[in-house]
Amino acid sequence: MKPEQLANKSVLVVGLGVTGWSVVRYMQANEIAFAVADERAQLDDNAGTLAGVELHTRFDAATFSAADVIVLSPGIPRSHPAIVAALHGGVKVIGDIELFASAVNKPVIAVTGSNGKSTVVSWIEHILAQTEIEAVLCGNIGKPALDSISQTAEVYVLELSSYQLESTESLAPLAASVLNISDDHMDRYDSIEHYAQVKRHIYNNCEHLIANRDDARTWPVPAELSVNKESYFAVETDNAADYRCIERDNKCLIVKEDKELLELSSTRLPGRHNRANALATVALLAPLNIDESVLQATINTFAGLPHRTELVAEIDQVHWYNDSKGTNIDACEKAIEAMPGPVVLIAGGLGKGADFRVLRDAVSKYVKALVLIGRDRQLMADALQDLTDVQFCDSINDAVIAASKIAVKGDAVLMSPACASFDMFENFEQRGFLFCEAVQELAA
Ligand code: UMA
Repeated sequence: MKPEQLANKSVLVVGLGVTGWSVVRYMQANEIAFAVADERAQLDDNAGTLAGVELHTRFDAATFSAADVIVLSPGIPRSHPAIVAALHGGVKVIGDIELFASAVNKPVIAVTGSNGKSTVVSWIEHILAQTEIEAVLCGNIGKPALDSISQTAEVYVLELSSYQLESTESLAPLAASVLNISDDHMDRYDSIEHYAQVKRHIYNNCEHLIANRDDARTWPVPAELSVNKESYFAVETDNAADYRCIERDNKCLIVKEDKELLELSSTRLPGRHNRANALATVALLAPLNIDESVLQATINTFAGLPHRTELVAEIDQVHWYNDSKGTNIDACEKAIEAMPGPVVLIAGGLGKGADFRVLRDAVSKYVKALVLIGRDRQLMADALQDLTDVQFCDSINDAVIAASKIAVKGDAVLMSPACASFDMFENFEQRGFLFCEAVQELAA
């Protein structure tokens, strides 16, 4: 919706977190009147800039239904009773990305998926930084899209969550990908198929659709789509994929339609999942026609992101990895598989309704001990304790100490919780930092 379509409408910004504030700034910059609703009674210091703005601290069906347009923060489900009532009453409910879509007139590379999306958008940004093309990275990665609109941007690299996609209709990306689908946010969706369907909204109106041949839930469903040119990537052997990896002379080569394109190193980003991330990165960049020599010069210099299978220390020949971003089972499984030796796994937290038995195969093959923390540690133990030793700890510090007593030369200690962090930490970053601190203390 364009600013002029919002003028003279009753606009309600619902949720005043990172997204909500970016929407407030957008409304103010475009001189659109609005009210705000957030259930937190105590708002942060910026609330002073809301002088004169009506502020509701209860999600009241009557208030919501009186609005013409609600701009909903991604963390608030559309199934919230007050939102359901508003939708029934004909209120338009959109998200920040819908506003972004109508405000930008430059190409957007849009990426979603259960795992790897931050890595892929950052990898794309890293490569584009070595070109003449000015790229702006934004979205779920923590930089609200509306705050990132820039006069000089030539392309936006946008990470999208399923939550954002629920309230987005008119984004028309130049290239879009659902990288993979695995159990996540099952507390918000009826089923994994429902979750996948929401993720596939990213393909609506896109010019270049890039799907994962190894993961059928990422494939476009024609009935859901309007426009697309399809390409596929695949790490598993699949000659039908447009982008593939092949092994030759102990080297991994990225092949596009049977033509060798690039040599990929796994030093900084280990594991097959990172091969898939590299393939998606290259496929998503294809519409920009980046010179192959630039791709080759930059693809292997990306250092990866903190908290994603990040090697934080080697102490007495034990490798310590921080994978605090491993907030779901699939991420944890991939991280376990990427480890260089037997694994002592630190895991646990808020399980979001996931079925931890999915980890049984990886745990039985690679994990020599489990050190569990957090609210759902018993659920995790119930699913896995017949396969390996299990210990419970009450803090990340204690978990690091416990793991240090188990691990021997050649092992890897991996903190990949398969869970959200909010039961014990502010966010996954804080969990990761505290883990790294505890590991550094061991090394001291
Ligand atoms: N609130 C209510 N009632 C509710 C829920 C929330 O009033 O029932 C209010 C809270 O009091 C708070 C605000 O809403 O003031 C929080 O809004 P939010 O939960 O939408 O979070 P934001 O701070 O706006 O951050 C969001 C994303 N968070 C979520 O989707 C949960 C951030 O992704 C994103 O970086 C940011 O927008 C900028 O785009 C984080 C995330 O965890 C990293 N994403 C999930 C994921 O990656 O798996 C989807």
